[in-house]
Amino acid sequence: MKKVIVTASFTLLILVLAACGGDDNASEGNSEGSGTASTVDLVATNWEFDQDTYTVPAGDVTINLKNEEGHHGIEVEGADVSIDGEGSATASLEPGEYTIKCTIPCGEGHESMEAKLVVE
Ligand SMILES: [Cu+2]
Repeated sequence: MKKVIVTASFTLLILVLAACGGDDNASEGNSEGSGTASTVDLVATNWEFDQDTYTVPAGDVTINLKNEEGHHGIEVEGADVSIDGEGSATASLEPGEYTIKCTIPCGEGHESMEAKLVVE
Protein backbone atom coordinates (compact mmCIF):
# COMPACT_ATOMS: atom_id res chain seq x y z
CA MET A 1 0.00 0.00 0.00
CA LYS A 2 2.78 2.40 0.89
CA LYS A 3 4.45 1.74 -2.41
CA VAL A 4 1.33 2.78 -4.29
CA ILE A 5 1.27 6.10 -2.46
CA VAL A 6 4.94 6.75 -3.12
CA THR A 7 4.52 5.95 -6.80
CA ALA A 8 1.46 8.16 -7.02
CA SER A 9 3.12 11.16 -5.42
CA PHE A 10 6.19 10.71 -7.57
CA THR A 11 4.04 10.71 -10.67
CA LEU A 12 2.29 13.84 -9.43
CA LEU A 13 5.63 15.54 -8.85
CA ILE A 14 6.69 14.80 -12.41
CA LEU A 15 3.44 16.22 -13.72
CA VAL A 16 3.84 19.41 -11.66
CA LEU A 17 7.42 19.90 -12.81
CA ALA A 18 6.43 19.34 -16.41
CA ALA A 19 3.56 21.80 -16.14
CA CYS A 20 5.79 24.54 -14.72
CA GLY A 21 8.55 24.20 -17.26
CA GLY A 22 6.87 25.32 -20.43
CA ASP A 23 5.21 28.65 -19.83
CA ASP A 24 7.85 31.07 -18.63
CA ASN A 25 6.92 33.63 -21.25
CA ALA A 26 3.19 33.08 -21.38
CA SER A 27 2.24 35.23 -18.39
CA GLU A 28 4.24 38.24 -19.55
CA GLY A 29 2.13 39.02 -22.56
CA ASN A 30 -1.16 40.04 -20.99
CA SER A 31 -0.55 43.27 -19.11
CA GLU A 32 -3.61 45.41 -19.55
CA GLY A 33 -2.06 48.50 -21.00
CA SER A 34 -2.16 50.68 -17.89
CA GLY A 35 1.61 50.69 -17.81
CA THR A 36 2.12 52.56 -14.55
CA ALA A 37 0.42 50.25 -12.04
CA SER A 38 2.67 49.36 -9.16
CA THR A 39 2.33 47.29 -6.06
CA VAL A 40 3.09 47.70 -2.38
CA ASP A 41 3.26 44.56 -0.27
CA LEU A 42 2.67 45.19 3.42
CA VAL A 43 3.33 42.46 5.93
CA ALA A 44 1.89 43.20 9.37
CA THR A 45 3.01 41.70 12.65
CA ASN A 46 2.50 42.77 16.28
CA TRP A 47 2.93 45.75 16.10
CA GLU A 48 4.71 46.92 13.05
CA PHE A 49 4.91 46.63 9.31
CA ASP A 50 7.82 44.94 7.60
CA GLN A 51 9.21 48.29 6.42
CA ASP A 52 9.16 51.78 7.91
CA THR A 53 8.85 53.38 4.50
CA TYR A 54 7.41 52.14 1.24
CA THR A 55 8.17 54.01 -1.95
CA VAL A 56 6.18 53.77 -5.16
CA PRO A 57 5.83 55.82 -8.35
CA ALA A 58 2.72 57.99 -8.66
CA GLY A 59 -0.26 56.57 -10.48
CA ASP A 60 -2.30 53.47 -9.86
CA VAL A 61 -0.99 51.71 -6.79
CA THR A 62 -2.21 48.35 -5.57
CA ILE A 63 -1.64 47.76 -1.88
CA ASN A 64 -1.62 44.21 -0.56
CA LEU A 65 -1.88 43.52 3.13
CA LYS A 66 -0.83 40.27 4.72
CA ASN A 67 -1.20 39.57 8.43
CA GLU A 68 1.71 37.46 9.48
CA GLU A 69 0.99 37.85 13.19
CA GLY A 70 -2.12 39.26 14.84
CA HIS A 71 -5.06 40.82 13.05
CA HIS A 72 -4.55 44.21 11.45
CA GLY A 73 -6.12 46.45 8.89
CA ILE A 74 -4.83 49.62 7.28
CA GLU A 75 -5.87 52.96 6.01
CA VAL A 76 -3.77 55.39 4.05
CA GLU A 77 -4.34 58.86 5.44
CA GLY A 78 -5.18 61.35 2.74
CA ALA A 79 -5.96 58.67 0.18
CA ASP A 80 -9.08 56.65 -0.30
CA VAL A 81 -7.55 53.35 0.71
CA SER A 82 -8.52 51.03 3.48
CA ILE A 83 -8.14 47.31 3.94
CA ASP A 84 -9.87 45.47 6.75
CA GLY A 85 -7.85 42.42 7.61
CA GLU A 86 -6.01 40.78 4.75
CA GLY A 87 -6.70 41.85 1.23
CA SER A 88 -5.79 44.44 -1.35
CA ALA A 89 -6.95 47.81 -2.58
CA THR A 90 -6.05 49.96 -5.56
CA ALA A 91 -5.99 53.73 -5.67
CA SER A 92 -4.64 56.43 -7.92
CA LEU A 93 -2.10 58.32 -5.81
CA GLU A 94 -0.62 61.76 -6.31
CA PRO A 95 3.02 62.38 -5.38
CA GLY A 96 3.48 63.05 -1.68
CA GLU A 97 3.97 61.44 1.68
CA TYR A 98 1.16 59.45 3.21
CA THR A 99 0.81 57.73 6.55
CA ILE A 100 -0.28 54.12 6.68
CA LYS A 101 -2.04 53.31 9.94
CA CYS A 102 -3.44 50.21 11.50
CA THR A 103 -7.22 50.52 11.78
CA ILE A 104 -7.99 47.52 13.94
CA PRO A 105 -7.41 47.79 17.71
CA CYS A 106 -4.86 45.03 17.86
CA GLY A 107 -3.23 45.38 21.24
CA GLU A 108 -0.75 47.43 23.18
CA GLY A 109 1.29 48.59 20.22
CA HIS A 110 -1.66 49.59 18.06
CA GLU A 111 -1.37 53.36 18.54
CA SER A 112 2.15 53.47 17.14
CA MET A 113 1.62 50.99 14.34
CA GLU A 114 2.39 53.19 11.37
CA ALA A 115 4.47 53.26 8.25
CA LYS A 116 5.18 55.89 5.66
CA LEU A 117 4.16 55.68 2.02
CA VAL A 118 6.20 57.88 -0.27
CA VAL A 119 4.70 58.44 -3.70
CA GLU A 120 7.14 59.92 -6.18
CU1 LIG B 1 -3.81 47.90 15.30
